Amino acid sequence: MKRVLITGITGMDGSHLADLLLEKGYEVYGMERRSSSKNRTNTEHLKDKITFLTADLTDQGSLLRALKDSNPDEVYNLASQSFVYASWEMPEQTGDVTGLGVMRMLEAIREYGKPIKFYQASSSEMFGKVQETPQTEDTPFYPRSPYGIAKVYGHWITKNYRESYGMFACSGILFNHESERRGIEFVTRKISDGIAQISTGLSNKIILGNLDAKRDWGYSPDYVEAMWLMLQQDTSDDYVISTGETHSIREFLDVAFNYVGLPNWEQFVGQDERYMRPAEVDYLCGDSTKAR
Ligand code: NAP
Ligand code: F7E
Repeated sequence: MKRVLITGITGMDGSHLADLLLEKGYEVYGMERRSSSKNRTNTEHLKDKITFLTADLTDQGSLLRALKDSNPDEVYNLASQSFVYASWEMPEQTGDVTGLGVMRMLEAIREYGKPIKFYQASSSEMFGKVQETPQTEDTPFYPRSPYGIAKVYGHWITKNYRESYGMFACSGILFNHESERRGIEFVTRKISDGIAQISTGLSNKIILGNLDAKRDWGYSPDYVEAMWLMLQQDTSDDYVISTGETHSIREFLDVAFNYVGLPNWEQFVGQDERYMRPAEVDYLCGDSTKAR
């Protein structure tokens, strides 16, 4: 039976990946950080099926212990400070967790000494102010946030450990993907939650930022399968995962409000400066030919 360690188990992708790997017969270890009240909304259904380990991407010793306790064949590094907006409020913490945290995990694997396969959660935010369309594995990066910049470090350090030490290390350059387990502050869940409140009379407005940004949105359970497939190849490499379609926040609002029979979404949606970003990623559209 294969063993796996998933960092970021309490997040959206971590919990979907645990579901997939349990189905495939893996023994699953999920790494969560210490907090005063445990955040197990996404993992409640996993509590008797996986082993939780406490460790933090900012604490090298804890990562080595997590490896010793799980003795994995594969590590999926999904933990990060993943909210782009918050990365301007906490650029140092974002750099520490989302950037340096990747290096700490790679170092822990190197020190542990077993030939573990490693997956890094890279992001389309690395393309930022896009240099070509659609974006492929060869498109130059131009990140537009402390988050995107930290992800570029994580991406390159993964490549560097592959080339320096011959590690089986892959980066998936994943475009936006969503599910019912998505954190509530991300725009898709903010909108769907807002609509649920409006439909049930609990609220009458959703306040958003830039409605003109365009994203290539996919579905998280499909994307975690792509992560797994990357680690099942003969050699390690980097892959774009995307749908190849792009849609604006306005189009998303249109579809979402129409779904509950409210065609005039403009009357329920306001905009406020406080949700605008200091530098925006206006347009993303990925070319996933290589992965397909
Ligand atoms: P998410 O729901 O925000 O999950 C992030 C996870 O990281 C949570 O479990 C969080 O734990 C954990 N974490 C945060 N700081 C940590 C630390 N210092 N040590 C250990 N764990 C820590 O993110 P997601 O949407 O599932 O995304 C998974 C990964 O893919 C992330 O690396 C994200 O940046 C990247 N990514 C996401 C997308 C997307 O569209 N979803 C696209 C490309 C790349 P708590 O529950 O304790 O906060
Ligand atoms: O914003 C606009 C906002 O926060 C999408 C993360 O998973 O995907 C995600 O990053 C767009 C942006 O996701 C609001 O300005 C308008 O243009 O849902 P989001 P994101 O920033 O694209 C990438 C690939 C990752 O790697 C990240 O980890 O929507 N927008 N009004 C808003 N966004 C939010 N959150 N809230 C608003 O009120």
